[in-house]
Amino acid sequence: MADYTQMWSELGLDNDNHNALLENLGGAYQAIFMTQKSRPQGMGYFDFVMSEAHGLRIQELRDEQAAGRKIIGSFCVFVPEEIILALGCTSVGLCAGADFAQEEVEKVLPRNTCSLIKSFFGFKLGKVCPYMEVSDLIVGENTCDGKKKSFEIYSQMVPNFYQMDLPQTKNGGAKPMLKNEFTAFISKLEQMTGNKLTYEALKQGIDTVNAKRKALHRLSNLRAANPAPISGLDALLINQMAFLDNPIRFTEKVNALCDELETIIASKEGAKTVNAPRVIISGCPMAIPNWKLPAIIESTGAVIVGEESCIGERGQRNVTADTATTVDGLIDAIVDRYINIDCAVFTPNQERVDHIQEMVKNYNADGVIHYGLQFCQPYIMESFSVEKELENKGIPVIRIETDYSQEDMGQLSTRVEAFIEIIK
Ligand code: BJ8
Repeated sequence: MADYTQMWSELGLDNDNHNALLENLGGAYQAIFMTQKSRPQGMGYFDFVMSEAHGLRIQELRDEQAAGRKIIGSFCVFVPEEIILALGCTSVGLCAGADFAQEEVEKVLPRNTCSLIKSFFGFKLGKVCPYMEVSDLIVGENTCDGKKKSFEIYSQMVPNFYQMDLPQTKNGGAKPMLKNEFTAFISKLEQMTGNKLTYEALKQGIDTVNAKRKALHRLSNLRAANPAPISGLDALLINQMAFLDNPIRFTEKVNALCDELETIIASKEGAKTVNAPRVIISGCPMAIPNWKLPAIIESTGAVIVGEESCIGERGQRNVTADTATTVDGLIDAIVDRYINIDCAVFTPNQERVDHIQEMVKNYNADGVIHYGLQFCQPYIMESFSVEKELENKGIPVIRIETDYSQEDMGQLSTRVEAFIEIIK
């Protein structure tokens, strides 16, 4: 990576903290990703994006800003990228996948807060996330209680915070409420940018995001092959990159990788181990660089063939219908698409259990590893009913509860190995 010290200083990053973070991150990436055997050549692009995630990509975002675009940072797949693009802005996911500045964090948040929330506080307090610092607007959402209440504190740390309310059920009032929130968000972006939402721009935004989702669906479907043509770690990385990279370039690169995977499937050369145990990971989102559990799973010789997660299938599952002929009709289509996201903050949430079973069938999985972040009420509560229903259907399942620390690695490895032995 070139020397970006000046850019990081201009963004207000703490250079010592940031260098320490990059060093840790680089070491983990080398150990986890670069030691994998038989990786598709197309992963070279994603390795490059990862290596430049705090360098060239940030420079690109600053160049976009200089050309008049606004950068919108967010923490949730409910924040509609279609609308952000349509108003001449760029969407980025914010850092929330590693522990940082924990002592400082626990001065402002209770200890028993999930790692994901503690992480974005740590990245802010430690001044190490260039995406937060480059964002012109940071969008928080009322989803779980942890996020909702922590945003009251976080909003005092950032000058440019915007809160989006979201429904908690999918009853008759849910869609009007979501439309209301999306309309308010449109007004906010219009006011920030001076742009007016047009039919053509919104249609274009929908097409760009749909193309990205279709490429990711294509990748998901290719993982149904046995042997799987790509590791779960690499597929997760691509899903994580979907929140950082330029959407048009990203889509091209995912499609090029899928072309290569089709060749691998046809020739069976370079594919993952034949007859490896196949698992679905289901549960909390794995924000970059949270690779702990997938690395443990694949170190056993198993292969992850799907992520039932917002950084994975839950976040990318449906495309937005683009047939409406008015702006209002397109907004309705966006609402229709987003209301289908089966996040555990909704009650009831039977769709999610149904989707997990669909994924087991579609991707020929042998079992499900339910991943809950410690203190995440929605997903850990839901893991009991998920476990019960899957067991009733004869699908092997294990519930894992963990955090971002490395302290439970030994215990996790033992449990995962035992589960993989059972499903072999
Ligand atoms: S749509 S999953 S991205 S809210 S892990 S902070 S739930 S206590 S992240 Fe999410 Fe949107 Fe839902 Fe998806 Fe709370 Fe749980 Fe922490 Fe979580």
